[in-house]
Amino acid sequence: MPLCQPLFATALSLVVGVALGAQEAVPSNEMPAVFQPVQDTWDYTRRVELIPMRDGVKLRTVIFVPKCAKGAPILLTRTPYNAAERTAHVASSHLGPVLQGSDNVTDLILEGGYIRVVQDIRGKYGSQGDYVMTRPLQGPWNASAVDHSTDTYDTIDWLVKHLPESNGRVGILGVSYNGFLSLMGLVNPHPALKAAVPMNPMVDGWRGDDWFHHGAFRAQNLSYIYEQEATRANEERWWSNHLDDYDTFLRAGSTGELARQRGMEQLGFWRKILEHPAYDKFWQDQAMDRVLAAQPLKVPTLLVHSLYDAEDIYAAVAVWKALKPKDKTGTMLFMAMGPWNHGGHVHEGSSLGPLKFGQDTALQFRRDVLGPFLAQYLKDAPKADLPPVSAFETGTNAWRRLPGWPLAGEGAARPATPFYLGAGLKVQTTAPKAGEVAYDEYISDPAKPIPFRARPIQQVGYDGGLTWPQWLTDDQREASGRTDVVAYLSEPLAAPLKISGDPVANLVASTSGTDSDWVVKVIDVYPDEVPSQPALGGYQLMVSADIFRGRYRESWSTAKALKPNEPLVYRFALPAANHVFLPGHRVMVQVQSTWFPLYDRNPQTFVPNIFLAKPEDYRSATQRIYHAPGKASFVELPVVP
Ligand code: PG9
Repeated sequence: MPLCQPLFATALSLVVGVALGAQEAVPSNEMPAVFQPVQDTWDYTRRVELIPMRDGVKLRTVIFVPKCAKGAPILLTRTPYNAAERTAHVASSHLGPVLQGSDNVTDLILEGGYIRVVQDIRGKYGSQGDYVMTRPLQGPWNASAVDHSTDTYDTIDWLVKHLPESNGRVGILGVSYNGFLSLMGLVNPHPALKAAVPMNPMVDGWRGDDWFHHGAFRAQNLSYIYEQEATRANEERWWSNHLDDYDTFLRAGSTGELARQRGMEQLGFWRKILEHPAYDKFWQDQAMDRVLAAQPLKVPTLLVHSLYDAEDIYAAVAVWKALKPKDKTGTMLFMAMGPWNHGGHVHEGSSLGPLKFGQDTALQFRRDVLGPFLAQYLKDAPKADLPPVSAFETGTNAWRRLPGWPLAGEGAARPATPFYLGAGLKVQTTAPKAGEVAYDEYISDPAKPIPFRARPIQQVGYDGGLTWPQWLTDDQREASGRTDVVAYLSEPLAAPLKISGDPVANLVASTSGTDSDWVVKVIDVYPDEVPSQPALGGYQLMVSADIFRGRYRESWSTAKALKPNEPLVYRFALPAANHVFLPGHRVMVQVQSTWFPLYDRNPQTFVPNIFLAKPEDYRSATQRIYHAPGKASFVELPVVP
């Protein structure tokens, strides 16, 4: 890119002139109060502004303007993760190397000539104000006059008034927490907000994203809460005392006890978690799909979902379902789903764990979906040729243009197909018959919970070679061989089996205890030998899986003890899948009662609050999965032709 006239004259020569010749007996500080880098030879200018919000709090905002920018749209990301660090990948006079990774979609920013803006949210890093985890909107949980909706509004208002190089149009985008913040911008949006791209946003902390899944607590996220809330700049680090997180969490007892041992009752959000283990108003009122369903849909929005998202796998699809009925013209809401981990679509996307897709799916998404979407709404580019849903189909490894989501099952015209768990550990499409074995049984022992991946289990994280981001692609073979897991298996498929929607688990199960967790995993079992990739011979790849905490069987908002040894129905949704089980593959369904330490252990004895369970509350239980007439267990798969 040619260098244009420097946008800012520098005062360096003046400063040097003043300093020369001065004689000092006592040396004074040789560092200026604030060093001003001379940016004349860079192909961009970098400004750091403290933008005032309506309550006077100032938010640190890092702004990158390409040197030749004129009439350029603005791409805004708001973050709790250090705006300065996120935009200082390396020191370079070129914008590209500076803006690598995270939410930066660098290729698009450079090619599109966008002005890039990244802002610390209130209470974090360089911004002033108080921090509240995923701060609720003004209302019963926020009595102040500010929230992320007003902060986004005030920021956009400032940007369009203070960036003469801009065309006055703003797009907001971000991954995960930053995706949640993008959704918040859609509440009473500023008129200059012309496009939003929430990517793997956090949407509902209880139903299926970062904190709980159907009431089971994601124990390994303690470290996140600890670091995020202990200090403004995350300087206080969670420490490990075992190589294996399995040991760290098991030896402490309950998750509440581990948190207590580490002083976490000092942290406001942890206290809220302890107070709200059920799906009460606290969680319901903050669920962004519910919040946005009550708002007019004013800003064109592209939701981005990752099919192997280890953190927010419920989120984007839930928002899609809540908002799609409001999109009467079919021009306001789009969704893209790809074979990525959490945030994977901004990196290289030709493989994940052992899976090879034969193409850079992330680049394809950015080039063919995200780029045209942003250009249409932020520039005067032609209308983007986008279907309602751009979905990568795993198994066949091909992009599909879908008319909506889901294509079958709950929320679609086409009904789902029940795949029954049958006698002889079979997955079958016929319902159980009288005279067959009526149930399978296993012992669930909370003293020996089932590791959710091969031990030693690493901490949650993305740096230093941690494999957490890809764990959903781990081989489930080890689990299927355990005596505390029941694994049902179909015959090898004679024809492709295609699913496009959200599977539902429907277990009829009993426990000898008074509380229990149920984990259901739908698995694609590869043929015994895979010539093109021998390591995948017999591989057991999760296609969709989740956990349900039994105490919420009758009501998510009120925990209730289970009747021991009573076959009871547990029905719960599993995450979205757009997958083809290829001929020769088999469908497996695994059922188990612990998934540790991803989720905290259920003591299997009903206690008022599992976070406060005592060691003596944890007891072994005999679990039965029924497959008898009138007591059929099955998974509903959204099968499409
Ligand atoms: N999944 C992370 C998160 C989102 C929202 C709240 C807490 C954690 C994230 O990646 O940002």
